[in-house]
Amino acid sequence: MKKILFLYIFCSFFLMIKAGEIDNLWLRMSANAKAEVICKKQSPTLTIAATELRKAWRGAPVELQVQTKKEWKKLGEEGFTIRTSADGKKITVASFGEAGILYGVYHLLRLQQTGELTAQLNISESPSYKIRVLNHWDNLDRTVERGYAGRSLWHWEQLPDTLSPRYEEYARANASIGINATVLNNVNATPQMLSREYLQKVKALAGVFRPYGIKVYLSINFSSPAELSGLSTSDPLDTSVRCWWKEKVNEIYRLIPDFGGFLVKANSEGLPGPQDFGRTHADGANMLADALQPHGGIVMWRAFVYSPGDSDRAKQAYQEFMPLDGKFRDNVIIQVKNGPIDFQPREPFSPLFGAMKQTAVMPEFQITQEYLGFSNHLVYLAPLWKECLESDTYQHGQGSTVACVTDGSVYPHQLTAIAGVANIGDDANWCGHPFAQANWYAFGRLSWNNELTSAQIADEWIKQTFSDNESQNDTIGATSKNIGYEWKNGASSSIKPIKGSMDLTVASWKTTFLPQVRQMMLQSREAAVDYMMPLGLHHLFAFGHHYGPEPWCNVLGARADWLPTYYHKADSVGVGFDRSSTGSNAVSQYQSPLCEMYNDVQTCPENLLLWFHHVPWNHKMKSGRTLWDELCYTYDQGVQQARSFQKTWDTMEPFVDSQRFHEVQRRLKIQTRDAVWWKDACLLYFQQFSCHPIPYDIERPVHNLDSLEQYHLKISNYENAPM
Ligand code: GCW
Repeated sequence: MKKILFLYIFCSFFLMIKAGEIDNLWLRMSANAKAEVICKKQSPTLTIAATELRKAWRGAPVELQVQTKKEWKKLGEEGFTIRTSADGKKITVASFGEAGILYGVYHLLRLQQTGELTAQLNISESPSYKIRVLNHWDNLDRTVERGYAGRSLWHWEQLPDTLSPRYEEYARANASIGINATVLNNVNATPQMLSREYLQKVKALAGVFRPYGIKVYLSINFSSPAELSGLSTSDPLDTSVRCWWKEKVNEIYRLIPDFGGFLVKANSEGLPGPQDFGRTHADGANMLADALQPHGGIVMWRAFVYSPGDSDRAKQAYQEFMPLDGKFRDNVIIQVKNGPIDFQPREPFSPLFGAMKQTAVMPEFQITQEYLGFSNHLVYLAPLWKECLESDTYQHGQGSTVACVTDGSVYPHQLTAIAGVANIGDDANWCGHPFAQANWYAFGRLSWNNELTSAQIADEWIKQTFSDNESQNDTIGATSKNIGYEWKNGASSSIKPIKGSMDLTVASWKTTFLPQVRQMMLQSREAAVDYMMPLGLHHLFAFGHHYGPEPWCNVLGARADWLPTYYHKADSVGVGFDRSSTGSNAVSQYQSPLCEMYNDVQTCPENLLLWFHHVPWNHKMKSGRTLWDELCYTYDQGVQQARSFQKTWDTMEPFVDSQRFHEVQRRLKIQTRDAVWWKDACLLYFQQFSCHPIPYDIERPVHNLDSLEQYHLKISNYENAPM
């Protein structure tokens, strides 16, 4: 008996540690609320919704109502209403679909967690985009391309028999922010993904995700018919190839009846595609679309194409895809990266947005920080995505923003979608950097509602992530768990400070922690642009891994358009890529008045100046400074901001649990060190061309150009860069 007891205690201790190891993201609500929930219908999805409420809801009884009447169709199967009865004694969450009920429940819980509940709820929501999809660049060997949070979540070697508990946690986290789709594998896809063996594994994952309203999609390799089944060709117009895809798709739907469809990277960066057979992207996409159409599946066809020819890389996607506008089937959507090059810290929006009018187009954002300091740098990405979504394309008159031309409000396409390249791995905290979780969160929330502001989303995330509110009245605040002191209800309650004279009350959490952390987040993207590549500079990254600066980089035999010199074109006259009408004329791909605005050095926004122009070092900027001086001051400003983030965070220590505090603190040190590295590398390198001094009132370089040029960071060692 004693032995059993010992074993029990030992096991529960072990389990406790185990369970505690996996970060519960923004879902830190308490689990013992015992709320009253009424739900007449039963289903796996409704059970999840009811269970979430029972555990965490602290208000009036809630009724979950799946509506069947036609008028409810307008909100869609995912839209919902939340209403408090006139007497305040009941709350009803209603939707035409079960997924809508689930989203309504998470919405209600979010209001509770963030302290936004009102006495009379009268809410009606439906998503901005129909498909809100994560793209995992996960390989079958569990490596993750551009992944900085450990290995892939998908244990292919254990599937389909063993299901990791994290699959469900992943689904829950996604559902709680409105994500309803996942592409499981890398766009650089291996044909093996479509083998019978792997489809069984996919089926198992789809089974876990289904009750959470999440559909599974796959990236496919265009040569699969030849590679997987030995066909003599993968030509999309060949009858045997078309049959092969039809049969493959039928096989998938027999296993996974609600399979979402395919994501395709074709004729891009060496991958096969229809052009290998003299066919067009439309031929390729339509062949797949025809196979998927009877099952309701779709094709997300990527426009990320460029080749090392003469044409400016920034122009190529538009050149290839515009002639095909209107030639795609209705169940094809073109997936376009936010900018015309490749997820740089700042790019103008891709000119394909709004220009392709007869074809559905979806934005692709990168949540993983390939070009933004991996999981070392705190960079909150909502401002970057909002900048793109709010850009006016002028393609349908003024106000036709990227958001409007992709979410169905300007063009009447039935199919709308938005994709985010996931930053998720098997690290205990999911995303590497604790603040990188905010980017997963922000992507989900923006895909649900593209009108939310970056600040609103940051607020929501901070409140849910850095508190585990037990109390209904004080739903915001540092709690006993966070700071290690007894928590008392009431905004005036005071908690004995851990250090110094810090006033640790709910009020001080609201007036100190929340606004300061929010501000740090909101400034972080611009800070990264400033210390990495301000004023429209782009692609100054180290070759291959893209961590750290190498504006000098020249790899023998490498494609010119993979080298920084292709992009910055620094010389004794000035710096920047001339994309004006006297240069590559990429400006012509933008609708008037943008075209004229970008074309003129005087009217081009200064934060994109060197994207569109080769500008003399002595060019007078709006500040009155020369371009060279402006560059120096801006790099320095980025460094100073990184330093200020450290200062801010250090004062937050009393408000945060020690593990997360130290993790963030450690990474902010790296970020500041990297910012200095970036500034020194870029300024010392460009100084060789400008021949001007670095203004004397800014921080002096601490590195020598020679040693920086000698230094080659090993990707496995990126946490210890630069030296
Ligand atoms: O940004 C580049 C990345 C590649 C990636 C490619 C793409 C998946 O460096 O790693 O490949 O974009 O988006 O296809």
